[in-house]
Amino acid sequence: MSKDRSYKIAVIPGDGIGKEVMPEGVRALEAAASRFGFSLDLQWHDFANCDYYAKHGQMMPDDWKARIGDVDAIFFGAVGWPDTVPDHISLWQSILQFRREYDQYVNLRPVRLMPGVPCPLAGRGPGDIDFWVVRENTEGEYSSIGGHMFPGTEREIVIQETVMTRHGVDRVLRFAFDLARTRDRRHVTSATKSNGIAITMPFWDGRVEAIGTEYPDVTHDKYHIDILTAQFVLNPQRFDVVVASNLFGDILSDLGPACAGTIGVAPSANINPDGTSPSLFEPVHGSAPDIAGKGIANPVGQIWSAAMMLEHFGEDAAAAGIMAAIEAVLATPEGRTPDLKGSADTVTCGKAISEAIAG
Ligand code: GGG
Repeated sequence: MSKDRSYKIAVIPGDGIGKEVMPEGVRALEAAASRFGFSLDLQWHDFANCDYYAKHGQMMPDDWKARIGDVDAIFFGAVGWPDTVPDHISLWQSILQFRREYDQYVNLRPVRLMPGVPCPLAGRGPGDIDFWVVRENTEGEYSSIGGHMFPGTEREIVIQETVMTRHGVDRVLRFAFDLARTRDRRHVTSATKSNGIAITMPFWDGRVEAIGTEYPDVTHDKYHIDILTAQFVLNPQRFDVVVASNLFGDILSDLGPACAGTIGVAPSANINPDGTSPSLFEPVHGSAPDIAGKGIANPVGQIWSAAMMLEHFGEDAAAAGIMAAIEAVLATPEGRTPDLKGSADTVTCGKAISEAIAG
């Protein structure tokens, strides 16, 4: 918690439904500030979106870091509008820049079935799905090392390297084991595909064994990613903290929330655990062009991300207040958006949560 409990936050809505859910995230933050007695300095930025690209030929200004300046955190919506900018360009010139430049090497994504939320897995109740996905966030399969030769010819070749460093793997594994220590079960599951990807993945497995010896009070196991996805659906109660590479963590953290009702509620924290740069908080979902502009996007992923940001600041009571409000509103179909078989639109759901926060 900062000494004066005043937080400077860069707000970047991005594209598509990011522009619709961000106002609800901010509404919830403001309700929490007024109820729990802290203050906010919100600085909105109209870059890292595809409209900016259309005007300037790039997603962000060259001096984006200076424009964001010295902030306590970044609150981000979603990025991507493939009709105008190819996804790999919009992603690499925005959110992936933030993760790398700010060394946000942990992407922390909770998976939790909320009371009252319809669960697509038969016979599951809230206590059955409650785990964390810890995704490595700065290297791995998300690499720009590679090449493209002889494009458009019969001899065409594309190569892209996966990058794993001992430093990068060890630090995210330690984060996962430390997180497990805060939980009752104290268990880490690691996801790889070591039988097929025979250099990087066995390396990751070896580091799990090495780092595991530093944590004799935490148990761990290792799964191949293919059977792990099946176990998410068949036995979600088996998991406590799941740690994976950049790509595998991304996939698992979409599948997990889908098993718990909808990806629309899933939040994430891109954390720089060393505190040398700001961390970034965003919903797991993307810009969802198929539903953008319809006013039906689920704002809970954005609002839950606000709660994670407040917890990061040490505002634990405010974070708990937001979570209680989310649970209360999701308990009835009138509070829920259509992805959760509810009748509320984005603003109705968001306002109901903010009113519940205000008490
Ligand atoms: N709010 C997250 C977002 O906009 N995601 C777009 C996306 O495709 N992200 C890929 C990733 O997180 O690596």
